[in-house]
Amino acid sequence: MYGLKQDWEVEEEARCLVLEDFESLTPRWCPGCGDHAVLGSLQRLARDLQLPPEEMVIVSGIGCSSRFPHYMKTYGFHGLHGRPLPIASGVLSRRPDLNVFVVTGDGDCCAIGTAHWIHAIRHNMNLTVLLFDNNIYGLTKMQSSPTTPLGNPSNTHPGGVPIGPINPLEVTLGIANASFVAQTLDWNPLHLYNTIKQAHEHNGLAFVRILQRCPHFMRDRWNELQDDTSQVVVLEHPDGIQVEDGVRRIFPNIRTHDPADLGGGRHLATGEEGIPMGLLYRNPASPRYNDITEQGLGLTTADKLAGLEAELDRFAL
Ligand SMILES: Cc1ncc(C[n+]2csc(CCOP(=O)(O)OP(=O)(O)O)c2C)c(N)n1
Ligand code: SF4
Ligand SMILES: [Mg+2]
Repeated sequence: MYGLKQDWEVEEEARCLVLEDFESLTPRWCPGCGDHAVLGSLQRLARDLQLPPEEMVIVSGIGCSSRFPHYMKTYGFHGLHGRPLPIASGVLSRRPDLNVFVVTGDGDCCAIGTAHWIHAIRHNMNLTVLLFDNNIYGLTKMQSSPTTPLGNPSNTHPGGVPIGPINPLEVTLGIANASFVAQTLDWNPLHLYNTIKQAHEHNGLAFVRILQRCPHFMRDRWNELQDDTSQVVVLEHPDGIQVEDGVRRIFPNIRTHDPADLGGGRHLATGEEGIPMGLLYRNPASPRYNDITEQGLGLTTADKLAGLEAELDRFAL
């Protein structure tokens, strides 16, 4: 220590992250766009859980919602249309220590990204996937998406969409090895926050469909649900999404659903009982592909070369 006193050493102060530590550019989304609410929820969650920004990555595709990484002061990857899931899987396979969130739109995930969606659910890597479902292509100005309701006019179908939509919950629950499937609404901040929180805490791929307002191109889309809140069925269970008093006061239709019950979750996903809000299915025992890709990450170059040599030696004469 060159004779210097120990008390010259500077002690690092304990870190206390505040909201500003997660805020970046001013969002360019339209006023009233549901994307603002999700951004606020994730920033608050990161602050509340004190997630270090340098250990957080937001990966998105292309779309209005996919501008999300620009607005978080964390690492981010504004990727290619339909490809956030393979990008995020790649990030996680090398850096399983990071908190990786995926932001994807209904066009991004359910149209051009469908194949990646299916295989990502099956691979069940430890990702939090937020599907911003506004039922339309927002960024490219009102083309039909696979979730646009039957008969809804759009720029690709001015006379109304001629074929009924796919239901992202039913599709996801139909894929082998699904491990966490939930639905929430951008206009109920309590439920939105609690859903993203539990999705983040889940070890495996947590798929959250967020019914998202797009006042610019789908002005009246969710009005009915907002005016008559009994159309929503809130799912409650000790293993499900927390239902706080603020949610109870707004939604009169609350029912118990055990998220371990896949058949029950699939039935609720159809919407026959009302629009489900909560955790439809959770299986913490589903195998995770990242448990395999993580193997050997700590090996040195010498270890890897020795391993390769040993493999090649097996074929030596
Ligand atoms: C390969 C490719 N095809 C098409 C596009 C054009 N494009 C950009 S965003 C988009 C749709 C976005 O809709 P969605 O994913 O629902 O996001 P939103 O804007 O509604 O949030 C399309 C078709 C593109 N950028 N790249
Ligand atoms: S077009 Fe729709 S989805 Fe895009 S920013 Fe505006 S309100 Fe949001
Ligand atoms: Mg969309």
